[in-house]
Amino acid sequence: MAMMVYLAALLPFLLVSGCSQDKDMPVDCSDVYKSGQTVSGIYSIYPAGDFPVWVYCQMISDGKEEDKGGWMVIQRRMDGSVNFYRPWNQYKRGFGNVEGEYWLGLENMYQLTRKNKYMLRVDLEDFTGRKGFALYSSFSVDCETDGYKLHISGFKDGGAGDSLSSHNGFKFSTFDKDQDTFDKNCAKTFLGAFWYAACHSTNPNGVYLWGEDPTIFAIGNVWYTWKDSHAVGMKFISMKIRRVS
Ligand SMILES: [Ca+2]
Repeated sequence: MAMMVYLAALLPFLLVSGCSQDKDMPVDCSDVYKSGQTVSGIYSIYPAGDFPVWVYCQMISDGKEEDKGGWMVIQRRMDGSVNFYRPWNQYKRGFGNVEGEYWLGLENMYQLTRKNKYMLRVDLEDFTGRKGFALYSSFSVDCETDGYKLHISGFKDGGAGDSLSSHNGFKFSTFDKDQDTFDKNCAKTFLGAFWYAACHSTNPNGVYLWGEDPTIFAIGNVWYTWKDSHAVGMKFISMKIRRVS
């Protein structure tokens, strides 16, 4: 009898350890959160199922219950330490420092959003300390042969206004790959890389301006609806996605 009780108590653990390794591999930060990790930090995920990608998982936003769990940073600027004026291959694969400023990579974004539905939140802070965010109920990126085209919808205002919906349906462009609708090259003209049209309402991968500069037009990491201005460089701007269950 004692042996039976012992086995029954052990059974859940035996079942868990019996799972194949593939099933244990987290696809995104939602999986990491569901596995019991509730502390924000750096985790490895497997967007394409084969090799690991290191990302920053933010497990809480604003302290609100509906914001809890599994936010995955796909883009972040916070101190100007990383150069974001980079070619196509680097925007495709990802670059930067996962502890600080980085870009997750377009291929990873495609691999994630082709299999599951995600929402997007953009957090912003300027150099006066004002904070705000913009929420989008749906975010996805097409494959490379379709130009990693952006699909975004369902805006909800968190004080930042909507500077991203105008980029919906446009392909990604870098200084060495012009897929915008401008007669020149948006990435070269505005010193960034983004889902440019002709050209932008926000330029999160633009120059880290360290404040406001109305003498140079729209090259900074600006968010137009912040002050209805292309001159306010953000101190902090971060895009993060979370799986919609
Ligand atoms: Ca062009």
